[in-house]
Amino acid sequence: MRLESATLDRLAPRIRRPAYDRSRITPGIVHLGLGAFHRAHQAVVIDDCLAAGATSWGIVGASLRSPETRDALAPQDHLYTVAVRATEGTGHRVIGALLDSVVAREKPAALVERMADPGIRIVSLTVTEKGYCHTPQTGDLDERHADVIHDLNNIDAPRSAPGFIVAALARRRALGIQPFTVLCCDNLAANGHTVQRIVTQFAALRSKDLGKWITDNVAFPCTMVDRIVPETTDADRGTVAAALGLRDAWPVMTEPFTQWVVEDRFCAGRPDLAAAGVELVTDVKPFELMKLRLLNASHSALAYLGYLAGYETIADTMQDPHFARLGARVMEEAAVTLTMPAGTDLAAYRASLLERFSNPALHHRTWQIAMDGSQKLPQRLLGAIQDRLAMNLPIATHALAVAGWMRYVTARDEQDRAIDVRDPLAAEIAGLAREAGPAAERLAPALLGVTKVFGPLGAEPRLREAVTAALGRLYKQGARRAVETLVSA
Ligand code: CS2
Repeated sequence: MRLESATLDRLAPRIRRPAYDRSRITPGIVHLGLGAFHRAHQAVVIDDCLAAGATSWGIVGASLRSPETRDALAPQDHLYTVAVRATEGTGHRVIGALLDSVVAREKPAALVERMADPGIRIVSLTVTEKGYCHTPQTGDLDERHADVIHDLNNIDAPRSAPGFIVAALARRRALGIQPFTVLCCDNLAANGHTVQRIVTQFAALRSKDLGKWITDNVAFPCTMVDRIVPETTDADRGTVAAALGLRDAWPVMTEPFTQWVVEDRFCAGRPDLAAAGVELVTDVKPFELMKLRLLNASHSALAYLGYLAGYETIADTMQDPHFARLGARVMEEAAVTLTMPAGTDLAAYRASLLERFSNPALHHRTWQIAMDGSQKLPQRLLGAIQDRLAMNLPIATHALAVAGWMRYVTARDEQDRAIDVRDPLAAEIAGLAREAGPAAERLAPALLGVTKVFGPLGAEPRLREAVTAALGRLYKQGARRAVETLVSA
């Protein structure tokens, strides 16, 4: 029997379920990017808001391309399970906040229509770094991106997230409906400001007036979002069904930890997020940098080097004491580049990250985190490198992480087996790697010359030297030994 409204009362009694009448909830949020992360993070907070009595903040989720999520969730009335995996055991909760879902590719005009509905007051996003059609290095809209070109010519049937936002805002403006808040929940640097720039640049290409109206009227709060959410596997579906006593085609697996820091700047209202555990602040920047440079940076370092060393998950990688020290070292070296508000305990934060990474119940694949590195490196590793160079501090640890990425994107592992590299720049990078061959002194400068990723920093001699040396060690010693050498020095 499947999880759906009609079977909710058959759930095993200990499973938490929506404590409110779902039929009375109306949508207030359209969420773009209906992936596992959204469903395990923001949707849980909104579920708490609904349980606390809010009735007009339900979520309509949109997948930009794939119909998978809609096909799985529609037959179960968009109910799904969040399985929280701790070392001690797993807790399950059924979430009711998602009311409906749409597949943007199938009916783009209908999605624009929905986003223009006056009841929608927030459009939130988790479309991953590459979903913003921007150049990660500069934070500007990539005007030559195929989806941007398409959307500028077909604004009533867009494809990209910025295209949908611009189309819906233009429509609201034409109809005299107040704009919604655009709430970016992706790991971009200064995510609200960056998305504001991308959206206004896009709008201005359509009409100068629209760009100005957006600048004057639309709020783009910055946010820091944090919860580790590995991809759900068939085995996970099996254990969830056993716990529920019902089949759920689309559960999400996550960890106990969750954090959401939001700049309190909304232009059309918001639910009582603070009561649901969200930290509302006036400046998110320090928290965002802390998370990107400590959590995400060490995650990426462990993912590239761990993958090359043959480790399947982050928890496996952390079992190797040299890699655990590498993770700690990335954090330690990034920490000196941060300026945190008084009272922030960075040492405790770092310790908690190491513990979260080591959670053996969480099967977070190194391969999954290794994806889209060209979009992730700038905000995770390069900013800290730049700051450390300005402070005249050594960068060997971060350089090894960058070299790990370079070795990984050559698409051959240490046993010369193919690596399934997923990255929007994969083809360009593979071409450069082929030309350079497996030689650090050619490959490192070739990839550092990819300005979309490295910008002017790629020409910095101290970075060139450190990355070339680290890549040389990766070729000579392999990842396992190279990490050991680094952390033992
Ligand atoms: C990870 C993040 O896949 C990745 O690149 O580093 O998704 C990470 O798990 C989250 O940001 C944690 O909040």
